[in-house]
Amino acid sequence: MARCIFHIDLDAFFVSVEQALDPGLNGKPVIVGGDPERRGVVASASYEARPFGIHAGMPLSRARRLCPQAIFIQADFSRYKDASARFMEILGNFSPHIEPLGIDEAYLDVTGCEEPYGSPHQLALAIKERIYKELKLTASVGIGGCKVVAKIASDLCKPDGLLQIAPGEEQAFLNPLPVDKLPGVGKKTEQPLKEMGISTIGELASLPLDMVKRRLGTPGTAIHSYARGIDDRRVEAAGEAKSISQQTTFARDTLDPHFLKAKLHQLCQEVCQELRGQNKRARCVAIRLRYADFETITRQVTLERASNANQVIFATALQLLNEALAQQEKPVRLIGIRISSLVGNEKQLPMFDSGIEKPERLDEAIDKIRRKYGSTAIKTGNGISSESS
Ligand code: TTP
Ligand code: MG
Repeated sequence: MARCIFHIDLDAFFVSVEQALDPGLNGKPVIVGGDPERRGVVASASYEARPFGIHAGMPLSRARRLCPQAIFIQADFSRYKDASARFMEILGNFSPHIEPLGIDEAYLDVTGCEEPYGSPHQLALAIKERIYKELKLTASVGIGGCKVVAKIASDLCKPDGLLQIAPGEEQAFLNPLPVDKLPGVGKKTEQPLKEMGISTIGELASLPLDMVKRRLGTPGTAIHSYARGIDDRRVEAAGEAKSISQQTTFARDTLDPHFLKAKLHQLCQEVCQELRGQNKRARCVAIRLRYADFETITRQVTLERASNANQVIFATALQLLNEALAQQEKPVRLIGIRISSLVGNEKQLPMFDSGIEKPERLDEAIDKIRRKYGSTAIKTGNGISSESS
């Protein structure tokens, strides 16, 4: 049976929450992020601020130069969390098949749910109306037969939009769009595609799969399917974290490898503890560095076998850090770690596993003691002198 998938994303979310609380901000260039006199980046910009070139991730100081008349508001996450929970609750009233993606977006599988409303279009209007009535927020809804089409559609109809791609129209819809609209196509993938002379989704879709796989590696298979409007991923219920991450921005930029190492160790401990708390292991370890000039890099590796041991995750992350530091000698302002490809914590057969299970068992014992006596009860070697400067 053909599926009907919605992708729903709130417009200028943080800003809109602030506008709902203070209607005097409506229709004005508003930026949520923090105090422009201090360090920090734009989290959300109203649509009135966007023509000035302002976008998420931009340093606030630059945003202020581009649009001096903008109103800057410091982020208040408790407000956004609350609005997000209410938004997800509203969506859950329309279909039980909901997959929250981030704080302000979700997939909804509404196959068969449209009947009382007459059509998917009418159902989407009802959802938008309800969100507006209850939260004073506008949402954009993309409708398609699969996730990738729905997501791209909602992105294209922002703000306060509704775009339905009818069955059979997917390829014609996708063909003229730039290839970076596809999930999975990032900076790394864009370059080989460019070298192949590919700039639109249609051009990518027309290439033989073999060629795409040769150039893009394993992710090439999924990307090639997406380009053809084929995406079998199901809308999966919420609840399970797909990744765990932690990052920290330093008060002063640093080049000190010992300080970075200590910070990384501390972050690793935090994410591993969370991971073990979820009774999971991770296969992918990534680090993120933002330099003083705001260039941000990510380095990632896949472990041979999933782990949740501090020692294993830290050793991997440290290797990535050392490689990155050897490549670039620039002061660092932020370091982060992200572990993903999470799998259940099934016990392995001890005879294959003795060397690996040991550190994990030790970590579990330490977690237990920390839960009982507090986080300072035990400190391991690498954490010493890891306080923020
Ligand atoms: P987005 O949905 O990407 O952005 P948005 O809702 O502000 O605007 P749009 O209309 O284009 O959807 O992200 C949702 C919220 O997540 C955003 O309001 C603030 C937060 N966020 C950050 O804090 N930093 C970021 O870099 C991004 C992209 C978002
Ligand atoms: Mg949004």
